[in-house]
Amino acid sequence: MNHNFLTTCSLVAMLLAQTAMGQAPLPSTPARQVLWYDTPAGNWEAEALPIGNGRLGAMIFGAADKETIQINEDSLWLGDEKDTGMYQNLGEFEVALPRPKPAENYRRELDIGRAMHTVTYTSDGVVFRREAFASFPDQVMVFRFTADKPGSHSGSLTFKDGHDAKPSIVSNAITTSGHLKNGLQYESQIRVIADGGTLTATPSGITFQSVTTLTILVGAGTDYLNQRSKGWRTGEAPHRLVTELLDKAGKRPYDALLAAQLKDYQTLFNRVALDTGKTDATVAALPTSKRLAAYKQANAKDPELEGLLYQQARYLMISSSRNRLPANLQGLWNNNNNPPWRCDYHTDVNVQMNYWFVDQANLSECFHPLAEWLFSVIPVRRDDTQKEFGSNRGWMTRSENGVFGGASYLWVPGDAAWVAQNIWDHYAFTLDKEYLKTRAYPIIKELCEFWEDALKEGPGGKLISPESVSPEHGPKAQGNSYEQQLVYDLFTNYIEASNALNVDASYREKITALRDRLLGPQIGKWGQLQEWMADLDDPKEDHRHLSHLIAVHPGRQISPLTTPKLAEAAKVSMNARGDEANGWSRAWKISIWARLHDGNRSYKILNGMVRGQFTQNLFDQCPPFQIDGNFGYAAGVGEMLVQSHMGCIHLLPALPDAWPTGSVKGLRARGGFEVDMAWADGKLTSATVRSLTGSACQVRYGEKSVKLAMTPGAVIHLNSDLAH
Ligand code: FUC
Repeated sequence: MNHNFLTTCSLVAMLLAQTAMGQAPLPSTPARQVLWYDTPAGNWEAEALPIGNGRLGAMIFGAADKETIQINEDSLWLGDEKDTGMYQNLGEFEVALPRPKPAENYRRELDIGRAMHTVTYTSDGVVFRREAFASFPDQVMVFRFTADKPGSHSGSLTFKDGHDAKPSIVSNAITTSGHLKNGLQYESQIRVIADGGTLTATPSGITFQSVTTLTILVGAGTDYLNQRSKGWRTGEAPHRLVTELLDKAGKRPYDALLAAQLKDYQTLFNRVALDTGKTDATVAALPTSKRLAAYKQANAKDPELEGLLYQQARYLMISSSRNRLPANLQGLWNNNNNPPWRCDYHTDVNVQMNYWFVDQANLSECFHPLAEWLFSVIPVRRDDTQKEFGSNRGWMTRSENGVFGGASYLWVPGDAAWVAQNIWDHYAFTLDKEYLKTRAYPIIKELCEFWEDALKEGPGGKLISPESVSPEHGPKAQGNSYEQQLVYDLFTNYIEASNALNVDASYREKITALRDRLLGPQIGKWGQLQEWMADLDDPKEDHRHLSHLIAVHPGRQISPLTTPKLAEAAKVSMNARGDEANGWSRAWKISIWARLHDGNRSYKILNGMVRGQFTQNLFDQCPPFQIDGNFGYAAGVGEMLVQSHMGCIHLLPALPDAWPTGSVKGLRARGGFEVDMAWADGKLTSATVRSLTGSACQVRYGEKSVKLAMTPGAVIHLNSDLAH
């Protein structure tokens, strides 16, 4: 499967055909879910707002007299097979709109129910409105400037390329092509469509005079291809495809572009509705920046903001991970050519965390970019591992990863098994056998072979991992819990995968025997879950990485349901690490406490995270901005509501007192199920389980549990006693 630009075009054709057949857009979401502000954005990181279609992205500032829009294309990467490289800024354009009078009634808004950014204001009695969205079906970004008085737009448009390539300007288009120092070719095109008035090319941009409606279409591309065998290049400059897409979009009326986008977006977004309780109307009416400030007051309550942050993560995922590269450390938004941590794919927690929530949040389509990226870089990782360690089978990676297979910083042998856990989990949710056969199974099996060779006999004949780090903490040692737990997880997933495909029975037996010999989790001298094979843990250590808790989350080796003593030890370790940390670490703590069935503790950390880690545009601050915290937050909320990693669908395993009454619709559970629930006074009132594949399931709530026989498409309603 090659998810490149060409696939995008056939997808565009398909979606255009659907729209032409007259399928009406889905109704918009019932309760409007918006981030809004009464001032323009002052800075990129904390205030500008993101739009994206998974490949193209923009950050919008929204000043009345000068709109600034920074743009990205997700494959604009430096680097090669030897050099990790880093993700680059594509450029920035400005639309200057000088006004005789200052703007009044200013409002800037991101409607995540419609994936639409708007700016509205009044100036000199004229009402101005801007709309912006990134279309997945049409593969362009659309910016439209309207006013209630004809001819109200006069000003200029300029573009600054992120690598100082010189734009070529005609009266209605700015085209900029260039190449990075690794030879990657790129191009951006800005097309201007004026209704009324005039457009004129100048040496620095385009001026427009007395235009009634100004529509700006932005397209971009590179010649990146996710295939090593083709030298990571499509073999064609991006000009033709970018031009074709813009030509096509330019011929379609704005309303048709918008309708196609809404239909596509809402097909994904509307699958899940979450109600974590009602916020006081005066608080709910505040601009998001002030609402976030109000949240920091003692005893403040804003459950709608907590729910909004969950849906915001879904918005960001749909906007940054569709049929191209996976969401990187900043999703796909980056204005810096030397970004923090390369704006890369970190594999010692970050990229895994990005994808923990995706399938449960009913966004399985957004998962594929992770599998495709991994599949594309494995051949390079395999060669590097052989060169560095002389290993014959399998591969390892280092914590920093790019899009051409190059990797840097520490070699962390467990990282590969950790990404493979995401790879397995997507199958566990979807039961997609084709994916299991062509992607998940080969990846998981090869890593089993690697570990078969790498494991050594340790004390008492137990199998232990070779000397390595526990990310990014403590001494190098053998048998670190990080690797022991991930190898256990990998082997368990392999056993289930080979069973599901009914293949490799003898290798399955071998892996089962190896798994039985692995050194398991150990309880240390202060009752803690040990991070290392030796009992070295310091009860005063509050390091952000929680590598020895992987068995609790996202793994399934430790659970209060099956291993209560180890679960207690995990609590001791978690208490020692404390409830505060940086962004992604706090997010992970929400999930771990939820897996330990302590919803109030999860909520305490969630509350601290909302107070401390989000800037007014609701970007998580590690700091700096790192989107893993946004996505990890959503994983945490999901784990509080439904868990399905222990062979049953566990309803409300960690519901906090702070959300006494609420409901959720459309969460996915492993085994191919969709779950709705309502609760009141902290107790389940009803649940609905829909089966997508017909496999049987066990549903659990508190101490009650019920077995449900299912057929594909079956819908079973349960009451608070799980009776149906
Ligand atoms: C890991 C973390 C850091 C940071 C980086 C991108 O290395 O330990 O805190 O999040 O990823």
